[in-house]
Amino acid sequence: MNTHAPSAPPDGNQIVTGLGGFTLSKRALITGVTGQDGSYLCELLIAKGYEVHGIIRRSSTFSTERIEHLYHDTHLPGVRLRLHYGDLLDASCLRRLISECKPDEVYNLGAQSHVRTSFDQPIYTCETISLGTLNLLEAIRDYRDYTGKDVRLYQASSSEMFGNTREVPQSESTRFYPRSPYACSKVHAFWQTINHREAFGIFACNGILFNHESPRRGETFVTRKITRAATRIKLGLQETIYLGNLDAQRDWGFAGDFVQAMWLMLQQHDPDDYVVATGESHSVREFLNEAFGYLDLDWQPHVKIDPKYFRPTEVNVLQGDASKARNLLGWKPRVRFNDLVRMMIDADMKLAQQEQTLASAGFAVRQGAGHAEGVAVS
Ligand code: NAP
Ligand code: G4F
Repeated sequence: MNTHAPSAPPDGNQIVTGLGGFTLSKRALITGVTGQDGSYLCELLIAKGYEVHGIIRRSSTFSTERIEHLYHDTHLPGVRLRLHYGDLLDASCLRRLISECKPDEVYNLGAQSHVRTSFDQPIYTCETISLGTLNLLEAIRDYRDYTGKDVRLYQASSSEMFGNTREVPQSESTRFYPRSPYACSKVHAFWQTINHREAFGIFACNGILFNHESPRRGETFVTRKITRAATRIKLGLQETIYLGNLDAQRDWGFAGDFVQAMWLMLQQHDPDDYVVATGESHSVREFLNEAFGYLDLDWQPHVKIDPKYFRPTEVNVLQGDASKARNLLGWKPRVRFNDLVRMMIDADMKLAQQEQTLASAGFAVRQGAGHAEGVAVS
């Protein structure tokens, strides 16, 4: 981890002046800080001058790779990111962390977030998402009742909640029809968040985010699985990628754009729920075309279908209508589909080149995403 002293926050906008003229940073607490979105949000909040506290799970290996560049030795003055061990399933720990960190804003991004895996681990998925969110809401409620301090909550809700709906595009008024244990759990967390807002006056917002990707996307999600495989195939490190349903359509945006919307929701006068999406939908097949095409490759000889990647119940078409976010938050996506695919391919090509160098020097090379999914049944 980085031991250098951090530089001054590049954007002091959010630094507020406290009594006596000294400056107070806003404080944020993030669950899921080691994930894709956690890392982009962390960057955004640090750039805005926040003091960021992240909750990480204790495990035998560190999972802090995505935030390594933001972490500095906490013995040095002025550090902006502090990490704490905790878990959404440990309610007492959440309470303690909230009273110790005294956050102005809490972003609940922690989850077992893989839809296919949720069919194999439905109870664990439900525990992290449904019970985990309730644990957090209750910790915030009690903290407010004991201290009088309001804490704003962002809840990571998902377009998966729309599931089997026939309405295209989907907006805040579209009815939910969840199609996986993951989506059912997110629906519970969504309504629990609204109930705490209405029953107890908690400032809590749901962001109903459509799929968002990046070079930091987990390697078992389809976009990253494809960009990892395509670049490895280009360099001769891999021959085949095994996939499931190529006809599924998703509204894929860039994670860096989407975390801006999370932050904007918590800066409003009133709490509310917002769809966040690009409005464009593409099939997995189109993603393959774009990714392999950018590398001057034909994907067809390299793609094999393995039924284990089919889901017992699938979500066929997701396409979001983010008019409310555009009109009320002033949010709009900057990165479009083609640029997103290219950004991911460019980053994964660097990774594949490093792997190629290691392989030619006789070192064992980490297997690509296709193999990762071959081990787990995701
Ligand atoms: P991700 O990369 O899979 O990250 C998930 C994070 O949750 C990781 O930091 C993980 O920690 C943490 N976590 C898992 N179980 C936990 C537990 N029991 N207690 C505390 N933390 C736990 O997910 P993401 O793509 O960044 O997504 C962030 C959130 O948005 C998730 O809630 C996801 O369901 C939701 N969402 C994502 C999308 C999308 O397209 N990315 C769209 C809509 C909603 P470890 O590093 O220790 O595993
Ligand atoms: O990349 P995926 O696994 O993402 P999915 O299921 O849409 O979920 C992601 O987005 C949600 C927002 O809508 C989040 F809430 C959730 O946490 C997660 O971030 O799969 C996308 C599509 C699916 O239809 C799947 O069946 O790709 C299809 N697919 C085809 N072959 C595959 C594969 N998905 C995976 N993971 N692996 C395959 O081999």
